[in-house]
Amino acid sequence: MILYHSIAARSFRPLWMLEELELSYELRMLAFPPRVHDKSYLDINPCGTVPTFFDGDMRMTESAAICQYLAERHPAARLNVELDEADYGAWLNYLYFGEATLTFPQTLVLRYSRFESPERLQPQVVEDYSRWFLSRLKTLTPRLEQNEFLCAGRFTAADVSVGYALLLAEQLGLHTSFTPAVAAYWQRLRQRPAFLRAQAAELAAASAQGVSLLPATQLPT
Ligand SMILES: N[C@@H](CCC(=O)N[C@@H](CS)C(=O)NCC(=O)O)C(=O)O
Repeated sequence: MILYHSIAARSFRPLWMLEELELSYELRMLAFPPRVHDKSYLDINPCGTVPTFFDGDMRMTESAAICQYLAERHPAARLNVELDEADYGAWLNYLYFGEATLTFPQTLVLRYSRFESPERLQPQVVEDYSRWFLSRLKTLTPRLEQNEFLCAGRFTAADVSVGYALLLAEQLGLHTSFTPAVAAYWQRLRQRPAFLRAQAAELAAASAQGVSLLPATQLPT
């Protein structure tokens, strides 16, 4: 398996999954954003985004879908929820909530607070979408006040999907507004050995491949 990744980008989701599952993989690091720094990457993924994931000839480019693929391909680790488990629907929902509902507003915050040229920065967009992200995130609070993880009474790929949004929130400085239940959940996730191994793996690979160690949120614009 091969994963194309930039430090702390959405491709961290499949990287974290690979570490949770203790699979062997090759990590190919890209300077961010890849479409600017490595035009040849467009032949691998015409969108120019990370992740791109290969399992043999099979190629995927959606981080939540790759998490589902890996979890279902390796059911012994129980990072998936089976069709006949009561939380199957909840699992799929949180898996996609992490990307489609949480990461989407964060992308606007990142773009209009850091990536655009000074005259195109949009403080109002940043404020509005920060608030939008936090109010969507707050909907997890009742569940996390009662449960250690999002569904099925165990850690699953859905926690990886939502956990990445919490990592990005911290990098954007939004974590100071987490509710106590979400903050405690985030601490549980970030202390997992596989999460720490994934962070060590991206730094080691970036260093070995001559790619900046800074996450996209801290790159000079
Ligand atoms: N929905 C896709 C989004 C992929 C995506 O937009 N990745 C960002 C990194 S977080 C990227 O590569 N951005 C660079 C660009 O848009 O040029 C996923 O979840 O994987």
